[in-house]
Amino acid sequence: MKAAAFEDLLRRSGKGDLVVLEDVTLNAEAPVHLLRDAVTPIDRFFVRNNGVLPSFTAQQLNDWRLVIDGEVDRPMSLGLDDIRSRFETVTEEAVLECAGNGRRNFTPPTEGLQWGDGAIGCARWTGVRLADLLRAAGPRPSACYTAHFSCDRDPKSDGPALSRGLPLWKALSAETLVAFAMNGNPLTPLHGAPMRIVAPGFPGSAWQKWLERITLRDREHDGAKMTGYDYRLPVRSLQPGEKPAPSEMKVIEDMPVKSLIVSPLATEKLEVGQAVQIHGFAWSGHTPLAGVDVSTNGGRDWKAAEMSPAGGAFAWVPFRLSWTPPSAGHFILMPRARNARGAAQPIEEAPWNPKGYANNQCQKVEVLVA
Ligand SMILES: Nc1nc2c(c(=O)[nH]1)N[C@H]1C(S)=C(S)[C@@H](COP(=O)(O)O)O[C@H]1N2
Ligand SMILES: [Mo]
Repeated sequence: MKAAAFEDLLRRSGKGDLVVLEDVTLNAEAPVHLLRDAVTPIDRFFVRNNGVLPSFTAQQLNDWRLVIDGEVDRPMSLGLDDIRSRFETVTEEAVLECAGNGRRNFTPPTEGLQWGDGAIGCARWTGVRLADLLRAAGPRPSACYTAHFSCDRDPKSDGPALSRGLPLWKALSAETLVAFAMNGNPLTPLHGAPMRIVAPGFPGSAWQKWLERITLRDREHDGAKMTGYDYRLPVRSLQPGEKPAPSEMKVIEDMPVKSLIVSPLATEKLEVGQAVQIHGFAWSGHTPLAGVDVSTNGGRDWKAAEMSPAGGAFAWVPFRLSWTPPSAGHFILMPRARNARGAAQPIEEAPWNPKGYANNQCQKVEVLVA
């Protein structure tokens, strides 16, 4: 499909405000000014597809089975109704961020979709705990990793587009879900209907959409986009442009501390002496946030922003700072989040890596004060 066809599809799905990226599959991000809500509306939620968008008839959705097999004592095949009736339903807010979000900011540039800052959102997910499903199937002592399967196809090879998994500790964590609803509505086709993995703190790639099968394995899963340089980071720091050995790459299991100013942005007109609220969100994988500092002069001075309560341990945290521009001219606004383990966002370049993942360099918003 061409960009125009993708734009048309997005418009028909209520997502006409997203920006389509140049690719053979449908990938679209939110312009940052649309990410102003604590819970991102579905209309404004980015879409990432490694493969050709699958489509299902109403009958197929109705007859959907989730198979659980592999290193388990009791393999199972469950319909959506079985899942809903046999297991406790839980709802949680959690950030979903593509590992490639912010890739555009790497120098030298890396291969991969050139995402800006909008391949992220925070939604309210409803489903059942993956742990409850797995316990019902009885993991064997040999089980140490899950493998997730869906039917979407790679446009080149026609093989599976993506088959990722989770280490068993994460699969059994209370926040990891098989979700069937997003923001109180049944999952939409673009977000993985009828069910998907929700793995808060892990990169979006671990949030398998259109989930059909979970196989417990006795080793790290090696499905499509699990091996080599895909969704992996080097275990040592690299010179920009350096290519490490594949053995030096490790699966991304935690997203870095990061923040985003959503208002004001470069397009807004500010006036001398008129207070503006600098507002945004911060998040940090599995680690609680410690705070956000904001600079209004390109990183020379920093002030602590006021934090609001978040919608849960894996939701993003709103921050706010009132600022009165002291004079006319250009100002560079920057947010910098810190987490409870002492990690803070890099003010300049984030650690360079071959596929441009996990870019958490501080955002720079250049505003003009008149
Ligand atoms: N089956 C399947 N699941 C998938 C993908 C995919 O290509 N196929 N992409 C993953 C990636 S890389 C991301 S970032 C998230 C994006 O979720 P969204 O499209 O609902 O925003 O889905 C993940 N789940
Ligand atoms: Mo992603």
